[in-house]
Amino acid sequence: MQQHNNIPLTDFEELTPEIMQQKATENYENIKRRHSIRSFSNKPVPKEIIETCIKAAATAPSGANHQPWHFVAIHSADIKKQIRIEAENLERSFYEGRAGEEWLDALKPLGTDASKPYLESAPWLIAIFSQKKGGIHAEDKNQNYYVHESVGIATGFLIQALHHSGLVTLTHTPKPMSFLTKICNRNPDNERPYMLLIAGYPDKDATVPEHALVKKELDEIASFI
Ligand code: IYR
Repeated sequence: MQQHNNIPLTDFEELTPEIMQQKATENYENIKRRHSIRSFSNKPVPKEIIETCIKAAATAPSGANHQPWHFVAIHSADIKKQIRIEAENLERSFYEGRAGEEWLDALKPLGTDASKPYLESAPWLIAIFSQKKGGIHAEDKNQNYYVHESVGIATGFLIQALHHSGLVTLTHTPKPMSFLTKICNRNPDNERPYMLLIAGYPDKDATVPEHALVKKELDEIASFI
């Protein structure tokens, strides 16, 4: 049995209510400027920025602090090309009918299709994998808990970190994503591809679908009781 050992909290910064409100508003105004972008320029982004964003993502809370995630940051043109070929093949069958009418109708306002040139033009693709087994040390092989929740929170942190650093992103989930396991050379017995994030600079003529800007009002999404 492991012992628990707590240390005093020393890095909490207490703010006045006024500053808190100011910070909450600043954060809201900043995150409102995050948009899913589908047109990326090939302008390079230094690896160190991606590394720092992944370190921020990895501070996310996770079940038993097992950190059940692995991030594969892809810069290689050859690997990006392989991913584009596989993803576009899957997306073609999806858009040609596999998705079903209702799903395709829901996507119409976004104007998406099977063509994914950004999988090659963007400087970075980040393939996020979840791990069934692990532990607080990388070599552990214990049961992981709340894996989906944990990896979802870390992915949210990563999207926020990339946006905060001045990059744009797209979450991409071609179905099924198992081809990523192979291309990224990950162990299929323990890891599942969770999401592919595209990160970089927007193309000069990048657009945002009007549909994506419609956000529900606070009283529609929250109750205070
Ligand atoms: N994966 C496809 C389809 C797609 C699905 C949803 I749900 C979206 O919000 C957007 C796209 C694609 O990337 O085109």
